[in-house]
Amino acid sequence: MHAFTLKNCELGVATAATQIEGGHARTNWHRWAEEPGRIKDGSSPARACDHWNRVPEDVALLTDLNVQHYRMGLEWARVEPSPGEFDSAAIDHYRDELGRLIDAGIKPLVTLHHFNNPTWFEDAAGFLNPDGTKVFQQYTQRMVSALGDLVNEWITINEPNIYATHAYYFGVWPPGIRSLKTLTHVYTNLAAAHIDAYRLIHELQPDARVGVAQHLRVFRPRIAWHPGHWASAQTMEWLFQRVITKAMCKGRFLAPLSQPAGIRPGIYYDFHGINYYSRSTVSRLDDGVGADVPINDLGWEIYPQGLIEVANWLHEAHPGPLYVTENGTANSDDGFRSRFIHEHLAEIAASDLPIERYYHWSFMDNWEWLEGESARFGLIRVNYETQERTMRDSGRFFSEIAAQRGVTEEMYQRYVAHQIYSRNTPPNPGPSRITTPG
Ligand code: IFM
Repeated sequence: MHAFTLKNCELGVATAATQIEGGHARTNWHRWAEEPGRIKDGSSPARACDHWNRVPEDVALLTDLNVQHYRMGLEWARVEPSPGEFDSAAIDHYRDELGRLIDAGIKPLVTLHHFNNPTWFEDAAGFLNPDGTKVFQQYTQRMVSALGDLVNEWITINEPNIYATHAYYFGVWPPGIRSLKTLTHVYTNLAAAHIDAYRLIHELQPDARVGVAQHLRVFRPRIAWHPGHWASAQTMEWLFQRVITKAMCKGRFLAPLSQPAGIRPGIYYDFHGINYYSRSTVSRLDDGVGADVPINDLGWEIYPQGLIEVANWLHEAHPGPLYVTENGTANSDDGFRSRFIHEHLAEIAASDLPIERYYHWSFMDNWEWLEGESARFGLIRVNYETQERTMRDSGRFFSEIAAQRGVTEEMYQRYVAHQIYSRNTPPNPGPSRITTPG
């Protein structure tokens, strides 16, 4: 299907504070990036896109993209630079940004936690500390009170599974801990933090819509008929996404988590945020890429049907409105991004699921955690040296889609028909770890 209409799904783009703002906020990531060898290209979030100083210019670019929605994050370390002390200038800065978005007709969706801890919180053991949830509540309370007249859609926590596994099991993200036991504690505390924040936000703002942005994947056995591979795929799906979504959506903590005191089963979501990028091919408790499949610059499989596969199981398990809060691809020469966008949106157009929003990741190139400035996810290209922004072809494609809520045959021919993906060359290179990024 080349041409399609998006009947019920509105379009937006997404970013996260640490990845675009620049400056010397005292976060876990700024500190981690200072340690030699941690970040692939030695870059740091202190440069990023200098968005903090370029809000008017960037809002104008959002207008050029014709988007109705913008998902943005708050830098907790900026608004609460030391425990309990809030910086009114930083809060006013976000108020100004939100006001500009609203004036431009763009509805904000705000993320409270996107892998970014103030160093004082991290040094007090962050979400590993059971009291960390209370500290997160104070921050949430302050933000919702300060911004609630401008925002009523909130994401409490972004990708709890990616954050917890990378920071506390693989040890490649700050604070660099490698322990399965610790991982289960952090998972439990993150879910509890979300549930407490969900309740608190609704007390403060009865009309709020609150959810989590879950990183979801398709797990398939490397050899379909192999019982070991099949069991591995099931186990990975359980550990990586089913347990955490159940805990956060319903307050039910199944093994290997344990039910925290004070958390009762209930309904703790108004929508589901789905961050979908790729499919994993597994033969053990690992993550790999199938042979001869389309891949992006980071080697992740491009598997558009997977977006609907994950949306389907999530909606079956926990019915509710669905927002695709992230979907996009690393593609530095923009040679296949329009095809990627077309194929994923075509899946949404053909689906009966209540997918109300699609936020492309990302609005512009940004600081991609361990990959630094090397992975390019943006509809807008950023020259980090000069901070010049240039709309990519895929950005023009996306803006046309957003303007008419669909794709015509003529647009397909102009933007997509000539684009091809690279493929993962056989023989299969074997398992790699679950990564965002690699
Ligand atoms: O850049 C990240 C984002 O911070 C979380 N989701 C995946 C993106 C691409 O790796």
